[in-house]
Amino acid sequence: MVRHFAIDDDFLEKQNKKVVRALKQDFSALGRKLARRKIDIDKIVKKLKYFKVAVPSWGLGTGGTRFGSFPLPGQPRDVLEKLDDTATINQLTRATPLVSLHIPWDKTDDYSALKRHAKKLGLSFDAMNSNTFEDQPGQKHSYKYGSLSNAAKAVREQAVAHNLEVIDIGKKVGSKAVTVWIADGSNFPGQDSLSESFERYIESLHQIYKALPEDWTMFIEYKPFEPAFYYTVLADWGSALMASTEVGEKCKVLVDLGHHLPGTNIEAIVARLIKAGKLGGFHLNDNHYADDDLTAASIYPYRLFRIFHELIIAGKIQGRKFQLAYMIDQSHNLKDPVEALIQTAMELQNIWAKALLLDHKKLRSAQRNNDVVMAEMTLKEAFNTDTRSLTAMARREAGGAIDPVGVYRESGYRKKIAKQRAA
Ligand code: AFD
Ligand code: MN
Ligand code: MN
Repeated sequence: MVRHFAIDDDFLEKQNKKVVRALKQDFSALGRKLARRKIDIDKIVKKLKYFKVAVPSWGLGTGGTRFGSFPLPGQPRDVLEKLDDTATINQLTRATPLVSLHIPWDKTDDYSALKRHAKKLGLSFDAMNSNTFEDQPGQKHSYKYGSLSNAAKAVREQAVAHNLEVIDIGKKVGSKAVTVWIADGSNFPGQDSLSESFERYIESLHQIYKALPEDWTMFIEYKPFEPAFYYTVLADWGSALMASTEVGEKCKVLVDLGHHLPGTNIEAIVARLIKAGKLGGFHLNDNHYADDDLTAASIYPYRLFRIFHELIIAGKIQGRKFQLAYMIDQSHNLKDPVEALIQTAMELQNIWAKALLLDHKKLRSAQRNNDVVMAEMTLKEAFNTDTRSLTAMARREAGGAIDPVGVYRESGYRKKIAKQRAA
């Protein structure tokens, strides 16, 4: 496959050469350590290479959807430039060959050109995201009081039609999934019927589901609050499980890590959704308060590890049929978004690697014997392993960077695109 990467291959190799000796030393030291735990480091490296995650197109510019944004020079001006930045993140990390589009933000006149551009960059399209949480210019009906669950039929129909359009665009670019997140809810008791709004939402989902191509998946994403501050139509995994069960086989639940109240045991939710056969995928990020969309593992790395641990167990039991969509959902105002996404990709690689190191036999036996200390220590033994040389080696072997942020900075990528995109 021909791939056109922005950073020169020779330059990347030269940068890697500067640190490869140190990497080899660290890697073989870790290899010896793991061998004592009867783990073959090369096998972990190989497994890690399968871990791929999608970049959210909306995460490539500064600022999210809240408050003001402080634009950075060289922000992508259109969806093609968003792909360019994604390709650079993928070139360095080798973990992000996928991009998740958001409609209407990423609308363009020529989808075959978009698909060609993606192919040239070695990228393909993950889940499509619809947007009925804000009004677009010229839109007939407002979503001020909700979209898919709105009390007015005409508004619901408009929101359904938008989702169908999103699926149509997705078909053109080769996507296989649509993610539906709605901002619907109420701010005051009495504002809407708690039961009827949920019924109306499910009925709208049915309409979208009817148009879902055979080989597609529909993800529904729950969130406890914001923008609605009293009641949210799809607030939690229980509601999402109910709705997805009613709607059909191909309707799955998407877990955004930021969409839980503080203290929620997310890995337990993940385990339940796996049991129900309804876990579809993730929006990976981190949070301190609520939906903060921070860099993955910046606040709660151990929580992410425990979630990945559940996924690895499920993969061991179910084998290849256990397939999830891993997407990043983050948006930054302070960091260069490309750097932030590189950081997230690297953190995900590291935590995934740690979870792969867990000694399942030892854990099972400790659990069976109610040996609480040994069980917990087995988790910690994996989590506390410094896997950075392992993930760096995996990246290097896949053609990426040993030190992605370092190479990115050294390459002057941001300066270059700032100039090119200044016009
Ligand atoms: C909002 C929601 C949700 C969604 C994202 C993209 O909280 O996370 O995935 O927008 O539409 O931040
Ligand atoms: Mn999300
Ligand atoms: Mn969110």
